[in-house]
Amino acid sequence: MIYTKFSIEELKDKLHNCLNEERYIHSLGVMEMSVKLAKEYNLDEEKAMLAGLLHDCAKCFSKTELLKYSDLFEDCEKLTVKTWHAPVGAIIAKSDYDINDDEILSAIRWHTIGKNNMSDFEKIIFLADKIEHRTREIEFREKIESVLNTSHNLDLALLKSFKITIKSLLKRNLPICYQTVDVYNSLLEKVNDSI
Ligand code: DGI
Ligand code: FE
Ligand code: FE
Repeated sequence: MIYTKFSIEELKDKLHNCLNEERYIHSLGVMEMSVKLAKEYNLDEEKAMLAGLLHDCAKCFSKTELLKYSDLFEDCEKLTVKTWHAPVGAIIAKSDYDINDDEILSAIRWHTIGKNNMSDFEKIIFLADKIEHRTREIEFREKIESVLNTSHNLDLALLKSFKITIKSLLKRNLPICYQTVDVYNSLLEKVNDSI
């Protein structure tokens, strides 16, 4: 493949060894949904397949292992362990899976807290993670999918997705990265401007 020296089967085998079964199935689901969205939004399908498959490649690392990369964390990420696999995943995708494309690596890097001015490619990977059909609960994914289907607007779907995540973090008394809040506010402004 152009973007790595490994074949897709080799990548899947390597990933399967690093994740528990449920997380591996989720990764296959994100891969499928990323390709589907890439087709619909005229983006690179091979890159989408790789980013989708590998986005959670560091998800099952121990806290100690993840902390070795803490220099890469945004300040706001430091509070919340659940976000650490994203910056670490981008590094591991490069070093262990030989991914040589910056857009794939960036989509992995920002797939959890999001960032302002995401590219369409980063947006579809972010969304595919939240709406894949293999493990995501139907009541949440359908809310985002219906926005996508009716509007065909990635920003509106992202806004819905952040709304659901922020609500869920509030409900569980978990901290919210201020970058997530900032991205939410920017999307809201952008969407209101375009109405
Ligand atoms: O890794 P996944 O479970 O597939 O999904 P993810 O990477 O989007 O999110 C992992 C978890 O991180 C999810 O339960 C939400 C949580 N999280 C914790 N703090 C934040 C956060 N997500 C966002 N967007 N912002 C936060 O501040
Ligand atoms: Fe993740
Ligand atoms: Fe995921």
